[in-house]
Amino acid sequence: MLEATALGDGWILRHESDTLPASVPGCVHTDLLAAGVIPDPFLGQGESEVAWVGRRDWTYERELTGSSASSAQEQTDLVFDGLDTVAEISLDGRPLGTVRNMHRSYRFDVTGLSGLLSVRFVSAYAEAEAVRGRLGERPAAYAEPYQYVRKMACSFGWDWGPTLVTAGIWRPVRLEHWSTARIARVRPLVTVEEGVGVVELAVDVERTRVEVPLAVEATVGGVRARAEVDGAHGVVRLRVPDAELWWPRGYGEQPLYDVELRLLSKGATLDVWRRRIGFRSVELDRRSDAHGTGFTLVVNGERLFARGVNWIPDDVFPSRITRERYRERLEQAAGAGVDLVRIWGGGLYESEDFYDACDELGLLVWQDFPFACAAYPEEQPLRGEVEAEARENVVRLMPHPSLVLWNGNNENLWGFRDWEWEPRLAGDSWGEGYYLGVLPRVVAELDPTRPYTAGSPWSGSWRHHPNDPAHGTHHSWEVWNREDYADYRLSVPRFVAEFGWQAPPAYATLRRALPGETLAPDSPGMLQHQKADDGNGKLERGLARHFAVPDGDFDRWHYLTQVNQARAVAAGIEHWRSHWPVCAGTVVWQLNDCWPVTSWAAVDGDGREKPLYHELKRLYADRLLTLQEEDGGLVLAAVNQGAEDWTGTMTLRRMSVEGEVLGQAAVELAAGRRAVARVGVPHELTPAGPKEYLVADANPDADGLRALYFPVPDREVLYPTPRFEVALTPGGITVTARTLVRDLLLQADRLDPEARADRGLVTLLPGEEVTIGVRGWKTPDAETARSALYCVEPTR
Ligand code: BMA
Repeated sequence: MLEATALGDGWILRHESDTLPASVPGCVHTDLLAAGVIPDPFLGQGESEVAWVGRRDWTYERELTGSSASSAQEQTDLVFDGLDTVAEISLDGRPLGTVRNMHRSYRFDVTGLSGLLSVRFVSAYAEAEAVRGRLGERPAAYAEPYQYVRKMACSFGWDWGPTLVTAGIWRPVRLEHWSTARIARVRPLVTVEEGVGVVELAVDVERTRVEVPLAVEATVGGVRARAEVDGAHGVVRLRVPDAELWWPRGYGEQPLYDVELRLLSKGATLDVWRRRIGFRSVELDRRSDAHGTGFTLVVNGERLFARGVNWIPDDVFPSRITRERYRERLEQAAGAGVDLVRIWGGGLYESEDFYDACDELGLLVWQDFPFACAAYPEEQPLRGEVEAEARENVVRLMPHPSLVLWNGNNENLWGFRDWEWEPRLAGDSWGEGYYLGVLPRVVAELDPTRPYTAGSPWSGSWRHHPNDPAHGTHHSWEVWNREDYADYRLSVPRFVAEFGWQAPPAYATLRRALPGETLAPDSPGMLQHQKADDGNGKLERGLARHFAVPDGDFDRWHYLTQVNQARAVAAGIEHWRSHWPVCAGTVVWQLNDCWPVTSWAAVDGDGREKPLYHELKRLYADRLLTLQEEDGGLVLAAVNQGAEDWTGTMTLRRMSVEGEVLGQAAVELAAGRRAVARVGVPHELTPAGPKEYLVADANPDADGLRALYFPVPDREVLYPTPRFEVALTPGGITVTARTLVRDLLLQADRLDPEARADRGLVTLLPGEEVTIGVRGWKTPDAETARSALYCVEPTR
């Protein structure tokens, strides 16, 4: 039987004659930080102070003594699950090999060897610059040379990320001792045929020189099957009658089945492979129709509007992300009503912990191959690396029912067409051969059960512009970069795979990251932690379209930019969801952050939820009520993604900002399951001018579903001076409004960094009250609690 010996202990990190203790898995930066050699790059200007680390070479060393190295078994392999990135590995002075791909694992035969194990990392810059020198420079969205080395691209910095170029043994390492044969690879092809769960396990084995008959035996859901191994291959088929279907969250349960596969020789078990699978079907409907070319995920025959978020590596030092942290972050996504997470191409093929959590939580996963925002050379050594990493990761991730889509790259097909790459490349390779050649071929060969799309955005072919909203996936970035968020309403893309709006992180996060700094939008630390091109300018202009920009009042600026972020994303999602099934998904840029930073994230770098996070709960609920401008009038849309019909009377009230009801009507709406119903707002109820607005409430009002419409931007609304009362309740506070109170927010973290409020922005009409639950604080008095309450104020 194969035996594994973990090699997590006893490593040192060496640079020239200096040594310090090393963590494995880990990276150089975190070791230097733990040893007190560098300041925390997440704090203040720390990022700039540690830039030298990424330019140096570093060696990890450990003794492989007789006891761990020797074994009675025939063969011993040294297995690295991940090396970041360019390294020479030697044992007892003998070279074992060189590696250059963070996205692969490596195995070396070290039978009979012992002595000093050394992994000598060369700076990823050195490799990238050498490859660029040989293959020629290619265009990219950022200046750092990330497209010349197979390493997480955002290691080199991004428009939300620090430049911290890591090196290290970033995933576990171990010895495997085995005899006769071991399981080298298992490809589980899981399908559903008329209610029967079908599992086909294609097994590859590696043998020592001894040729003995081998068999594989598998069990799943109480079914057992066996097959002979012919040479190095065997295939076992199992049929599980009455298989329970795995569903995305909100559509059904997530039953998972344990699969066990044993490699047998003369009745003895040589090796065991265990995974969890789920039975579900997935298709991507890309048929053309009257509106263009669709992009609709169909799971178990159910057509879905995907309520998505984009995921970036949760830490710029990914070896720090524990299973618990993945789980917590993904639970946050699920808690916001998200049902799809797109793993963006400037990051990683994530660890098993990520996909395990998604399997359990019913989060669909869209996985980008790691290519983003650059022209990538297709020559060696990159070409071979790309194919090898794709083969390995497609097979590694196949067991997970949550994984429903492979995507070739982020924005590279678009960049080629639109960002002056085509003329600058002048015929050089740029990655098309990966996205339209190597990658779809690998997916089709190894895992034909899952759809593949060449890029995001991508219209399906070169006949249409890659970012054409009418065809396939669309990234909506003009709006954040140059326009007002109201412009989201100008089009109905088939699937919005990226769009978003920036805001600073929670106050307590800023306070931790920028100790001692007098905070201002342009204070030194704030600028160090704002990476977007003209980010503050865009924040400012975006804000000025809606609010009077507060001068010299950081706290108000902080609150209003967060409100504006939530409003912007709401404008997009409310409009796009109301156009289901033409539009079949929105994937917000972005769920999370990899350090404390002003960014598009809903959850900040310290894991705190911004107001946008709570707004997503409303926007992504099964039922959403929204008021939309259409053809010169207003329309009330009831969006129903649930399985039950939604019929009811909706109350429309035309209100004055002082609280007077100017007109009122009841309208009937009937939205069938997974359908949208719309009804025109009677003309006499349409509010006009700076003193009026419209409220639509769903009746019966059990869910408190409401839509609001203000005809002019906030800075023109003649809001009354807000008045409200605050009372402490056992689990939080209750606020009772005496006037209209717009977008009330309790920033609990201002009172206690540990405190979390259970809701974000709440608008109250005069006389209404809300109870905001708070956990994690030492209950303050009502006046102190009040100091952390913000709301929109009249323009003075
Ligand atoms: C898209 C993404 C990222 C980027 C984001 C915000 O281009 O794919 O590259 O971080 O926009 O600019």
